[in-house]
Parts: sequence; C-alpha cells; structure tokens
Amino acid sequence: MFMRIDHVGIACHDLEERIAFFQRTFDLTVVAREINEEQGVKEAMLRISDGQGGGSYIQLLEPLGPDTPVGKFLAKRGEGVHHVAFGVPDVARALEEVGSRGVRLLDETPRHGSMGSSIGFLHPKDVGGMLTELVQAAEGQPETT
Ligand code: V0V
Ligand code: CO
Repeated sequence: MFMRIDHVGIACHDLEERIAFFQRTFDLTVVAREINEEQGVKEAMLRISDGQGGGSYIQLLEPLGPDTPVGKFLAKRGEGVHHVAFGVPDVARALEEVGSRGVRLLDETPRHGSMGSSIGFLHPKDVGGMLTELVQAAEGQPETT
C-alpha cells in the first residue's frame, strides 16, 4: 500500500525561524509554501529527494491559531514531530481499505494537501500513537521547480 515516506510533519512556533535552521543545518531547499485554512496551518515543504509518483520532504508546520490541530499539539506537547505521511497511489481507496481494517479515519474522503496533493489522516491512537497521513501526490509529480 505504501510507496514511500512522503513527508515528516514537524510542528513549530515560528515557521521562518525553523526553515532557516533546516536550510543552514541540512542544506535543504524550500520547494513550496502554503496557507491551508482548512487544516489550520501555514506550512513549507523542504525537498529531500525526488521519486516516481512523488518525492519525499520535511513539512514544517506553524499553526494559524491555538484552536487548530497543530496549535493544540504545541500547547500539549511542544515542538517536534507531529505526523508521518506515506505516499499511496490512490488515497480514497487506501482510506477505504485501512478503515475496513478497523482504523478510525479522521477523514472519510480526501482533502486538499500541500502541492496539489490529496490527503487523509488516520487516528493516532489506532496507529500506535503516530498521527498518520496518507498522500496521493498531484499528477505530474515530482515537481522540479
Ligand atoms: C493528538 N494526539 C496525538 C497527536 N495529536 N498523538 C500523536 N501525534 C499527534 N499529532 C493524541 C493526544 O495526545 C490524545 O491522546 C489523543 O491523540 C486525542 O487527542 P486530543 O488532544 O484529544 O484531540 P485533538 O483535538 O488535539 O485532535 C487530535 C487529532 C487532530 C489527531 C484528531 O489533530 C486531527 O484531526 N489531526 C488531523 C489534521 C491535522 O493534523 N492537520 C495539520 C497538518 P491522549 O492524551 O488521550 O492519550 S496539515 C498537513 O499535514 C497538510 C496540509 C499536508 O500534509 O499537506
Ligand atoms: Co502533512
């Protein structure tokens, strides 16, 4: 079902500061930035590698407010790894399959994700404590801009 690790999502208080750290420390490059109102985040994608069907990235996440998934996470746990996202060929189908295997879906149907992707989240309590995201990359990935 999984083709790759699409991204690791990292919660931070200050997106610009965290981007600068990852750039100067690991020589990573920002390839996309987005404000996603529905998810309550301002985010940046830093490319690690390209691959067939999509690349792999670090996703830095700053909450748009305290009453958002990342805002609540920061208040409760502080900065750090927020979720792990796996690349799948068909996210709607993957959600359906995983749901039928007894894992609670936070999204019954795919939502809009970074860089035109379609995404869906699984409940962390049903995945051994790891908030898990399934990602179907946009057509035409990997992007090279
Ligand atoms: C909460 N819990 C976590 C967790 N967040 N465990 C591991 N990792 C996390 N990130 C635990 C929490 O400690 C509780 O355990 C339990 O789950 C229920 O949490 P809660 O605090 O009662 O509930 P909420 O209201 O904080 O909601 C948690 C969930 C929420 C996971 C349901 O954050 C959610 O719906 N997330 C999905 C959307 C999201 O995260 N969007 C932001 C990324 P105890 O204390 O009861 O043991 S957007 C993104 O990645 C995009 C756009 C993209 O990739 O393109
Ligand atoms: Co994500």
